[in-house]
Amino acid sequence: MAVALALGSSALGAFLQVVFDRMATKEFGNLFRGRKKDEELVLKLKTNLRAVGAVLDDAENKQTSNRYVKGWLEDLHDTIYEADDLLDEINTEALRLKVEAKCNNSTTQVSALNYSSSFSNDFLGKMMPQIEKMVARLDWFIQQINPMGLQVVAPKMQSCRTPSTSLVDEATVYGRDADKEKIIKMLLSESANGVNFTVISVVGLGGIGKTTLAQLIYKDKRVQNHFPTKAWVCISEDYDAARITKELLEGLDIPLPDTSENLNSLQVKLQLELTGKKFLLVLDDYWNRAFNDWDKLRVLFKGGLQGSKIIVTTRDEKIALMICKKESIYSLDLIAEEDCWSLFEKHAFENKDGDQRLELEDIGKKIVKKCARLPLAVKTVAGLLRSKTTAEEWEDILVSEVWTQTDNEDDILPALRLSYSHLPSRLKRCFACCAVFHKDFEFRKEEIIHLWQANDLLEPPGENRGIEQIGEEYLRELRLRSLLEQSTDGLFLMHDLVNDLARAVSRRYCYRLEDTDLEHGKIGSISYFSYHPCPRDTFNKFEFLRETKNLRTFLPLSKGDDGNRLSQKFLHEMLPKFRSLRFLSLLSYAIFKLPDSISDLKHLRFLNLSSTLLETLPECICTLYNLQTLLLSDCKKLEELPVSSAKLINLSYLDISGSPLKKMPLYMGRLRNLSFD
Ligand SMILES: *[C@@H]1O[C@H](CO)[C@@H](O)[C@H](O)[C@H]1NC(C)=O
Ligand SMILES: *[C@@H]1O[C@H](CO)[C@@H](O)[C@H](O)[C@H]1NC(C)=O
Ligand SMILES: *[C@@H]1O[C@H](CO)[C@@H](O)[C@H](O)[C@H]1NC(C)=O
Ligand SMILES: *[C@@H]1O[C@H](CO)[C@@H](O)[C@H](O)[C@H]1NC(C)=O
Ligand SMILES: *[C@@H]1O[C@H](CO)[C@@H](O)[C@H](O)[C@H]1NC(C)=O
Ligand SMILES: *[C@@H]1O[C@H](CO)[C@@H](O)[C@H](O)[C@H]1NC(C)=O
Ligand SMILES: CC(=O)N[C@H]1CO[C@H](CO)[C@@H](O)[C@@H]1O
Repeated sequence: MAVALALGSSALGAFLQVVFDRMATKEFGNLFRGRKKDEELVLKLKTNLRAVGAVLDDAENKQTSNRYVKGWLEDLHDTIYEADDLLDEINTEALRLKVEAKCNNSTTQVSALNYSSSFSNDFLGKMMPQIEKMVARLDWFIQQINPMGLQVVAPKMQSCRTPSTSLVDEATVYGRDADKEKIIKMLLSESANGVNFTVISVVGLGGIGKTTLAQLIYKDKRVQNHFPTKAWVCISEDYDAARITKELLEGLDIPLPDTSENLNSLQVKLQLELTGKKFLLVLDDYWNRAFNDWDKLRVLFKGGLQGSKIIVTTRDEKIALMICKKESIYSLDLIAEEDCWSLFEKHAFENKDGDQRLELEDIGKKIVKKCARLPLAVKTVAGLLRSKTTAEEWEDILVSEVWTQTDNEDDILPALRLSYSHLPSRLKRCFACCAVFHKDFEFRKEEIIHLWQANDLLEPPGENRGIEQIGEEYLRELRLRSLLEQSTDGLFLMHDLVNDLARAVSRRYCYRLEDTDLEHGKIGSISYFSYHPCPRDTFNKFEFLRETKNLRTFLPLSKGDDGNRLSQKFLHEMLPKFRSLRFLSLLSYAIFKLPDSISDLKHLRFLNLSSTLLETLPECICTLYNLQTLLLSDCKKLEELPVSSAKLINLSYLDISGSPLKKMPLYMGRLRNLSFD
């Protein structure tokens, strides 16, 4: 399979390939024809990029133990992003000339070359000094290679996995039967002393399988029958009473009150709905130690019918003691050695025949020992070994120093770290980018594939595979390695600890606003930015983003609540300054009009304006020649598209479902490969 073949290990290496691809197009070459001096400079740029590219793998390996190398790599990362912007800008100008040539004279096919010879001296006059600076900066990086002892290492060949027919059934759980029965017994028992509801807390390490166990119990037939009223909510690290209440109401299929922003009215509603009912609520992953918050929350449940139960899963024993009686605490233990082995076998040995198995079993047993009976670790390392077929490769994993690294500042499980470091280089970037999603966030396939595509993380589509298929293969690879999970309704999500890993590897360039750990001096490097939209998102909320230089993704994460408002000042004054943006989503904001300056975002590939209140789009949006995806679904006021929409020659996906468009602009049919929804 193509993904597995794309070897090379550093994440930045995959990006460098993207940069080379930009210089490899015909249009790019044509621009410089007959400009000897400029051509030489471009050649020098390529040579320099190759020189740093050759030592990237070595640098990535050494960065954990050498902070100078780490700094070098980080600065280089930013520099390559800037180089990419420069080259993309040149390509965009070539694209502009091509489109305009076509549009200014629609009857004849005017050769793009004719226009490139008239390619404005002004434009190149502006770009070439920047390329020159870039070359000089790269010279500086090259000078450091020898002093830091960086070397060219030959890529290690990995065996290529034969495509498997099906994914492992992730639902099978090992070694939890006894635990399950005990907890179900606690649930089904009537409370002795006449209290209305009982809290049972399941306590255990991260990765031990608390949520999995709770799900097993929640889905059990006996439990289903016993509790007609049930809801599940993920609490996670940032405790938000309004969100929890809302999600409980949604889980109980109760329509939200009209004043759904008002915490008090939400809570009154919930409390009323639960009164006199026998309910089961699961509060998954509780972190909040504040007694006050718990006290306020539990009031909502007090009207329940006797025998109602609340399961709270948490890593923190102190929390368990705070919220329930000692006898209602269930401490989840590690799973037994045999169960570890069964779990491992199931995930690692699929597609391996008898002989292979025999050869690998002994090493496998030793590897399982290193996982310290933690199911998540076993599953992840098994997922990694699934694609490795030789004893040498298995030995490599067994003796890896990652198992014993103690200076692991992020506290990431060794098995997870290993799994990441063995990902092919493109997948590393795709995985790291998932850090934009907060814990427990469930995303749709399309959302992640668009995000990857807009950021050039996927390989270019080929003859027989479109971008969507490529995206699906990547998703599958990540699932096989247990780095992503798929829920029963087809949404994707990450285990908490895997989310921590994604955050750790993308720490410098991926930032979620709700995280508190923004390191000083880091802002300049942020490329991916996500946050929760609020009813009033003011200018101040985003002001710190002024300092970013490479912001490529701007992503509000919302579950489709509309009525959120974005500051006009932000929209008009700040947004157009994020010149590097590739992915922009303004979903569900009550926006009536986009500023013309949106057309300054020349690099934009993806624009989601769904569920906004736009009546028209500015005409100049048609000069976003790189735009591939434009989502305009459920724009209830949008009646027409800009006249020259046909200029958007890279547009391949347009979603206008649920928008009352009256007619399509002329020449839309010329857009090759445009698909609609
Ligand atoms: C196409 O026409 C527009 C105005 O009609 C002009 O501004 C632009 O420079 C022309 N483009 C080319 C490539 O001639
Ligand atoms: C377009 O090309 C045709 C044929 O070459 C020419 O007759 C016409 O004048 C051109 N139109 C414009 C607007 O340049
Ligand atoms: C430029 O355009 C003219 C027609 O306007 C054509 O005859 C000529 O071959 C073109 N030049 C190139 C290099 O394509
Ligand atoms: C239990 O719920 C009933 C209503 O269902 C309520 O009247 C009673 O006060 C509750 N008991 C406690 C201890 O809160
Ligand atoms: C675009 O916005 C809509 C409306 O909020 C949302 O449902 C959808 O998931 C978004 N699409 C992508 C691909 O992000
Ligand atoms: C259009 O799609 C087909 C197959 O889906 C592909 O072969 C072709 O290269 C695409 N063309 C463009 C311009 O993207
Ligand atoms: C970003 C992107 O897909 N750009 C493409 C736009 O279309 C031109 C030609 O049609 C391609 O060469 C670019 O790669």
